[in-house]
Amino acid sequence: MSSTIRLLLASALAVQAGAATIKIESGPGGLVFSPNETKAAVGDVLEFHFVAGNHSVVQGDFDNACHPATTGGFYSGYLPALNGENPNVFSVTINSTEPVAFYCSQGKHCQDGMVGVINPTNAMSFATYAAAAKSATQNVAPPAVFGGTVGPAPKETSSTVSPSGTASPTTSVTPSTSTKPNGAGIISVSCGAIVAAVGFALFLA
Ligand SMILES: [Cu+2]
Repeated sequence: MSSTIRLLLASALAVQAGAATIKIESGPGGLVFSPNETKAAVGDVLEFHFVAGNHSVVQGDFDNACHPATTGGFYSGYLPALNGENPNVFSVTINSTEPVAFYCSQGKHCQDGMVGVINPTNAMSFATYAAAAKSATQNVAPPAVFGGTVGPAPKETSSTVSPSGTASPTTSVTPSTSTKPNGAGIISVSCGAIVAAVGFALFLA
């Protein structure tokens, strides 16, 4: 097999293994993240959209609500959305399937329930973190953005914005199913990419 074919096949397969992008809205209709619970696989990208108000997202620890995680974690900084959605999103790549708690560091938003959990368990869930947050004495923001990237929203995800009516903060089970069409789309696209890559490689050979 020529190196050209190998290179093209490798890039096509890389697309096929492509991770899912999981969109989470900050501030739709109040002090909430939507969804406030969702599943994510290693390599998936959390894409936080700031749709209203002036919020942030910080990774926390389950045993110290509304405080930054003591190891690792992420912080978006504040991305105001006072005249419609902020053009930037905060993207975080998931590197473990352990539960991840996150909160908004603005005012008392964490105490007021603006929190969420990735890969929840019974003991580490939105409900348990929100309950702990209620009695937190402080809401702490890290000094600077870290653990992810702030940048313009990719076009493909902004075009799949779901109607605001479906972004209910009480839906905690549906997010995993909502990522399936994307995954199927990625696979079908990459199968096409492989065919195209092989065809192109043969054309070159
Ligand atoms: Cu907030």
